[in-house]
Amino acid sequence: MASKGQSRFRVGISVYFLLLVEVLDVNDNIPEISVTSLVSTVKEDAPIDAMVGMITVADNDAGKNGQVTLNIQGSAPFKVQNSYKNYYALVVNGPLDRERASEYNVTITATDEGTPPLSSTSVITVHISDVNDNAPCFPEPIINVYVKENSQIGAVIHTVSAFDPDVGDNARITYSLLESSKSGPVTSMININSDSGDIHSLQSFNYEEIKTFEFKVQATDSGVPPLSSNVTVNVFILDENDNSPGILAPYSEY
Ligand SMILES: [Ca+2]
Ligand SMILES: [Ca+2]
Ligand SMILES: [Ca+2]
Ligand SMILES: [Ca+2]
Repeated sequence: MASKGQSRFRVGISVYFLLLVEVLDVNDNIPEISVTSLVSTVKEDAPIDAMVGMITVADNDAGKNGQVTLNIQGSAPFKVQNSYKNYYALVVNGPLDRERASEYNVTITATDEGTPPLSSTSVITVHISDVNDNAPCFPEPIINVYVKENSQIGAVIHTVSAFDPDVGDNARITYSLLESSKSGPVTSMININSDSGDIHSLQSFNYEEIKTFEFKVQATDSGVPPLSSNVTVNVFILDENDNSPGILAPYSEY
């Protein structure tokens, strides 16, 4: 009886184990780069610090393992600026010239401060748009043109050609005549095709009347505002034996 009663009233003892598990962070997250906005093109005359795009970085690790720095690889006229927390701005950091480089592939690297550090890269393509920053250019400052006298009216005596390294309207050239103070009005003698640069004679030149004349051709692009340059054209009329001698030369008197 007694033993039965003892077991009936036995007091259960519970033992509680408090298990404290401290989870230590390991650097198992690579920093992630996201380009949140990017301008479609950057003008080649964009000033320093002009905004190109916005970038965010994310690293889910704690402490140094999640602390990220952003860098641009190699030499590019851009830099990243930390604007707020993990937000960065990609901005212009040097002179641009579409005629030299119309596109950049900017490689951005995000590196955390873990041991060893983890990093990721992202390539951002930046397109540079044209500005009318080049005047049309003639290959030489002076052009000498030789025209036989009695040549056909309307004949092309020369074709001028200027080059403009810009693109589109900024490189679209029209040609016009500029009077030279030396030779007076030349528009009665020649004209120019504004698109092709063909210079046509408007008269049949007579060496006995005119031996040489000079004018300028101006090349103007179609940019806003337009840019222009000019070239001096010297025309030399070449003598042809078109006059029967009125008086016999002395040496032919034999
Ligand atoms: Ca990390
Ligand atoms: Ca340029
Ligand atoms: Ca240009
Ligand atoms: Ca131009």
